[in-house]
Order: sequence, then structure tokens, then C-alpha cells
Amino acid sequence: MPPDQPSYTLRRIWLSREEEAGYYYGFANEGLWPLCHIAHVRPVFRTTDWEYYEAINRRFANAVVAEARTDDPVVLVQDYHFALVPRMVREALPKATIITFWHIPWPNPESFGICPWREEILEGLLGSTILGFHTPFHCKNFLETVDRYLETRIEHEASTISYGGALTQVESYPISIAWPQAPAPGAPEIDEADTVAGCRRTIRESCNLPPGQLLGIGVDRLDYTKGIIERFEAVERMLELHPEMAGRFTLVQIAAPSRSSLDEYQLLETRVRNLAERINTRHAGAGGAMPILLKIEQHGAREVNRYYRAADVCLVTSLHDGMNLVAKEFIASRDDELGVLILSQFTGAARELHEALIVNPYHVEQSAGALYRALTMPALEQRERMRSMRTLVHDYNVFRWAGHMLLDAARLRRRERVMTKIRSHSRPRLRRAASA
Ligand code: GDG
Repeated sequence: MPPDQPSYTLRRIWLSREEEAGYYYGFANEGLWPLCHIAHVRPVFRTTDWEYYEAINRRFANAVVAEARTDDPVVLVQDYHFALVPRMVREALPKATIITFWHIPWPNPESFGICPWREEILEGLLGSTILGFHTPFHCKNFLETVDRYLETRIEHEASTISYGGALTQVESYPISIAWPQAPAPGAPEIDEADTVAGCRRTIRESCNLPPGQLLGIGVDRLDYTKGIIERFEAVERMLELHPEMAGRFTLVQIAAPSRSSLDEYQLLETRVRNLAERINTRHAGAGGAMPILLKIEQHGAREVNRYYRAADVCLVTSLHDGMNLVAKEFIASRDDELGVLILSQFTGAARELHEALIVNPYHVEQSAGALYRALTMPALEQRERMRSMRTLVHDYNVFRWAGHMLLDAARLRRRERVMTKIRSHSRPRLRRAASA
């Protein structure tokens, strides 16, 4: 992979339909996903799903162990689908350095305690050498959860957990994106259609909107954690408070279908469609421009980028989100230093992007106010805010994220090697002392 420029080998692990339903849709996405997000959707736990989850985690762990070329490989485990893999790999390869990254929030101990297999999940994760979360708050929740349900020794200052004689370092590593590459010297000029002016023009044309239309953009998987309903309600409230905006403002909502075989997701799609229709009927402008253009389909990455560049405001209103990369992608796309980001306080990104308009998505009036403020913000203020956020996302990009974890792992490996050496030097001396 990637096929046109092979640089690494991807090994696929095959699942049957029943395994996919139990392991992926069931335990991972009807159990762990709602369990870890405060979005008021009740997690569903079934013993059969758990059994699939264990079996598939075992299958992946076995594949990793079979790929290992040394007895102390570095293994990276990604996300909530693989909570048991770290311990399974650790049992087969005790000297491995296992870095696990949990991409979603970690809830408080009471919420996590709902999971009937909470001890097993915690034990699984504590097979890791390093366990990463997006924010210090998620780390704190994890430490408190372990403290509540397992017999361990926790060093809060060092953020380590000692369990069964092994140590796990719990750290925050806020994820980011790859900063777009600047064109190489002498490279041909970028296509007119991809300039900000070109994107503004062609996106409005393709959406049948007038050239001067104020445009908002939302890009999400169609998921109940993303606050799409609350976003639409904020648009409606803004139009009620500022009727002069009717017909002048449109929110384009890209909603990529996701986990659509699950009931909660089908229900959400119906609610989102109905609400958009109701708001459009009530608030369509005189010229016919709708307040909400709902696009429930997968878009190409270049296309998504063109929407970011065409927009006046990007709305990220998640009810709970580990990080939220859309916020960072929007910023990276705006080399014109314009555009306003409205960002939910319940995202990891809000811990870093202080110059966004931070909102509580449950507070409709507040979000509506922020939307109006964004649409009327002077260019000078937009530029100040955008410039500062661009510096941050440029500097803390995804390579820093990965590099930071790998450097920490290298430090722990070095320490372990030194300790092994010291132990092997001191052993003969201890034996001599004992015999004397
Ligand atoms: C999890 C955590 C954490 C969306 N629609 C389309 C499309 N997208 C892309 C966006 C963005 C990505 O999907 C969504 O990323 P998020 O970070 O917002 O959210 P999750 O998928 O829930 O990811 C999250 C993340 O892991 C990383 O750790 O930030 O908190 O929940 O890149 O652009 N991309 C394309 N077409 C679409 O229609 N091409």
C-alpha cells in the first residue's frame, strides 16, 4: 500500500457476516461507542457480541504475533475495536513495546461501569506499554476507572499504572492532520477551480446558489455524536432572530452514511432528513435559496476540501468527540486566512483551538448567536483568529502526534534495556555474595 506507490504491506483479516455483526456492529458500535460518548444513546451489551469481540480480537492478536520478526517488536494498536489485543499480544511477546491509541473519549468511572465486561476491557488495555488518549481529561477518567475496578498501583504524578508486575504509561497525544504540502518550486500554478475564489464560485454554482450567498459547511459521518440536529436547530434559531438572513445564508451539510445497518443510525437519518425539510419549508428565502442543503452521500477528499475553501463558516457541533479532525482540516484548507470556525466545547479540538467561536451545542441560542457573529465578523478579526489557529495546526500535525508516541516508546525501551543489563551484571555478584 498504497497501490500506486507501495511503501508498506497491509495484511487483511477476514470476517464472516455473523462476526462483523457481533464484533463490529454489535459490541464495538452498539456497546463501546455509546458507552464512551455522552450523547444519551444507551449502550447495548449482548453476550454473543462480546464473544465475537473476544474472538476477533484474538484473531488480530494472533496475526500480529505471527508477523513479529523479533521477540521485542514495536506494536501499534488503534482504537476501541481492539481493547483486548494489547494483553493478548503481551502474553505471547512479553518483551514487545505496545502502543495503544484510543481515538474516542474515555468516560467517567460510573458510566464505564455499565459495561458488563469492564474488568476484561481494562485488563486488555493494560497490556499496553503506552496507552494514549486525545486529552489529559480522558487520561484522568481512565486512571480513575482503573482505580475503581482493578487492584493496581497508580502513580498519578508519573501517570503510570502498575498491574501484575507490568507498567503502563497513560499519556495524552492530541491527534492532528497532515498539513497540506506547499507546491514545489517550479510546479505548475494550481488549477483555477481549486483556488479559494474558484471554489467559492463553482461550489455555489453547483449548489444552485447565488454568487454572493453566505455559506456554512458541516462535514461529518452521519452519527448521533456529531450534533447535526442541534446544528440545524441553531440555523433555524438564527433565522428566527435575524429574518433578514433568510435566503442569504445556506448550510451545506455533508453527511457520510455510517453504520447504517444499526437502528439508532437509521433513526437519526430520518430525524435529520425531516428536520432539514421542515426548516427549509419554513425559512426558504424569497429567491428560493434553502437554509439547509443536506447531502447524505460519501464525497471525495478533494471535493470536501473545496467545500471548506468555499465556506464562510464551518460548524463543528459534536455533543462529545475525541478530537474532531474536521475542525483542523477546515483550518488547514484556508490559506487565504479567512473563514470562521464554530467549535463545540465538547471536542478535544476545543482544548487547542481557542480562537474558534466555542459553543455549547445544547444551548441553541448560544450557537445561533455564534453563527450570526461568524457571518458578520470583519475580515480583520477572521484573519487574526485563523492565522493563530493555522500556526498551531501546522506545528502540531499528525507526524508530531505519531513521533511523540514513538519517542516516548523509544525512551521506555532504552530504560528497559539498561535495567536488563544492570540486572544481568548484578546477578553474578548477588550469587557470589549468597555463596560467601
Ligand atoms: C474518530 C473520533 C477523532 C467525513 N465525511 C466525509 C469525509 N469525512 C472525513 C472528515 C474527517 C473524518 O471523516 C472524520 O473525522 P472526525 O475526527 O471528525 O471523526 P470520527 O470519524 O468520529 O473519528 C474523533 C478521530 O477518530 C481521530 O482520532 O478525531 O473524535 O470519533 O477526516 O473529512 N471524508 C470524505 N468524504 C466524506 O463524505 N472523503
